[in-house]
Amino acid sequence: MINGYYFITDSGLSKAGNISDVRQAVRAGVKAVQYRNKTGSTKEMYDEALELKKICADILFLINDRLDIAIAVNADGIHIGQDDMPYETARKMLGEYKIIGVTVHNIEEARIAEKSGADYVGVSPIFSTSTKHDAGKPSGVSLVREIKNNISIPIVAIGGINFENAPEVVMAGADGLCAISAVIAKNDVFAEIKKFQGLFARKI
Ligand code: TZP
Ligand code: MG
Repeated sequence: MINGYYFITDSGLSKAGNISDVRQAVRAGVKAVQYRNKTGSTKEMYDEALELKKICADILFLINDRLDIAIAVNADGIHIGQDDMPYETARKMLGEYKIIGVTVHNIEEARIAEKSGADYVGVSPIFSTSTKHDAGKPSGVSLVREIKNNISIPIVAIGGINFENAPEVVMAGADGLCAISAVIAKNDVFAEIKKFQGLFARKI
């Protein structure tokens, strides 16, 4: 289920807002949506997550960082970074059937994530990005290839990906990818996602 274009919300970059963006993403056939909100209050996040979960009834609906919100809205899982809640604690709180994705920046973190039981890894950042200020140093696609060759859970690439550089990310072995600004800041989110999905046509 974690493959192809992986959608992450960003209300700061969005033209039409999260609700509209997620509707377009679902219409475009994405298999997973991650609700990421770094600025809203807990109440705002809870209300919006409930709304988005309804739109994502037939696909995976994941929450970035916020275990409390994920549990409160009964999301399908969460995505955590290296500085978020430790994987083991998150797993205990969510139970064995929820999805947990972990951001990794190198092969060691990827191996640890897989060994711990993560359902997929997010490899970040592949290229330089201004969407996440603390994303760290770009790895290039060689890290995608290295991780792909060493672990067997799905890999989602993120960070500075656009339609021009996405083919090399897919060729390096990414099972999925997310391009936030390259999709959300455009007028037609549906059409942009469709373009990226075409790159996976032979893989899905
Ligand atoms: N996590 C790692 S990089 C990133 C996130 C959320 C931002 C990616 O945004 P963009 O616009 O696709 O570079
Ligand atoms: Mg995080």
